[in-house]
Amino acid sequence: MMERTCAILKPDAVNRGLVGEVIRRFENKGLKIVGMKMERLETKKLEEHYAHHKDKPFFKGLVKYMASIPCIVIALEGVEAVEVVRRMVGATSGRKADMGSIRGDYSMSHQQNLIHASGSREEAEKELKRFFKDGELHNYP
Ligand code: FUP
Repeated sequence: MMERTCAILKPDAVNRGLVGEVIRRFENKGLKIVGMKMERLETKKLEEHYAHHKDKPFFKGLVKYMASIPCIVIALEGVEAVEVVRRMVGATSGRKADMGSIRGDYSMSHQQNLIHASGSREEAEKELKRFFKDGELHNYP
């Protein structure tokens, strides 16, 4: 089924100059970019985004880190895009993620793991609404 998913290139991707590398992988794979912007993410939105972690000891630091510099927010479209992008991203810790995945190839960290990708179609829908305004997602042939 044709799906849309939300990816966020985190501050470490921007700081390390890996934005192009990550986007290149998505383009080469055949995913369609239907939205993309650079934005300093608001604390309130990040707290919503990571609400499932709000009782964890790393929650405050995580939100602070994500708000520290602008991120790149991307909407990707394709058949089964949610699962495909999650597989390309790899497991949460860069040390455990499979080689060949984005985190596995470029991260040694559990928090600075380069990229967020929606975990399910429901999450994707919520996140696209959270991070993109009307008119920022595109339909084109
Ligand atoms: P994922 O879906 O792979 O992004 O992972 P989670 O939703 O479990 O975690 C979201 C983010 O919380 C991770 F990307 C990084 C951060 N995190 C930490 O900072 N420390 C931890 O121990 C676990 C997660």
